[in-house]
Amino acid sequence: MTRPTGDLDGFRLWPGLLDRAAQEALRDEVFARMRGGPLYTPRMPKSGAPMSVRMTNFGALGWVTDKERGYRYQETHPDTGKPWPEMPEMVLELWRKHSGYAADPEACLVNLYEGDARMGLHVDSDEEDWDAPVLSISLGDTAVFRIGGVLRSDPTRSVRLASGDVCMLGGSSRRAYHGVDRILPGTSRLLPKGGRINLTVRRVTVPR
Ligand code: MD3
Ligand code: FE
Repeated sequence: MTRPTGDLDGFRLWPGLLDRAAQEALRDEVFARMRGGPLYTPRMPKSGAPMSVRMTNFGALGWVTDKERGYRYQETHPDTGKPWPEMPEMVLELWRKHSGYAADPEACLVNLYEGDARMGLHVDSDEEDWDAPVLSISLGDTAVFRIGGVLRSDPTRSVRLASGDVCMLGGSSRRAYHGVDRILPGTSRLLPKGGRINLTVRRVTVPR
């Protein structure tokens, strides 16, 4: 399935793009880099309510959120104050091969879904460069991903994202509502404690 909704173009899904060996190599790189930029609990603006997903970032810029300052990109880890670990070479290679975008990505958001973690329907709108696509790499248990249209009221479709699947959101799909309804436990043996890791790779600033 490459077109989850009739009126969205630019959504591409490559099921199983990463074979098991590539998934293991990427998993190991992610865990190694997380030692220099640990997972933290993001909090909703204003309410301070914790998200159920834990996060960290790789690359020059990282997406963060907290009660006081809300959603933003910044160059440093909110807990350690250190720069984010470098983006894994495999991630850069996937972007260069598949994004069709001239400039390199600046941010690789790492989302860890454990237990009944989920992500409500939202639009990614904290990037300055809305022409750049977003690339997503799934590792571990299968996610029930939901994608709609550019209006919250547009119909939505459910797409399962399994370990090794890569999807890209360009064109009008870049502005589409999307979220993660749930993770299907026990669907992969890649992560030792189960759960799912999603890497979301983005260009944040307009290249010049
Ligand atoms: C559709 N993450 O971090 S990745 C996010 O699986 C986020 O962790 C989800 O949504 C996850 O913001 C989905 C796939 C994805 C990424 C960006 C999109 C889907 C998108 C941007 C526009 C439309
Ligand atoms: Fe998103």
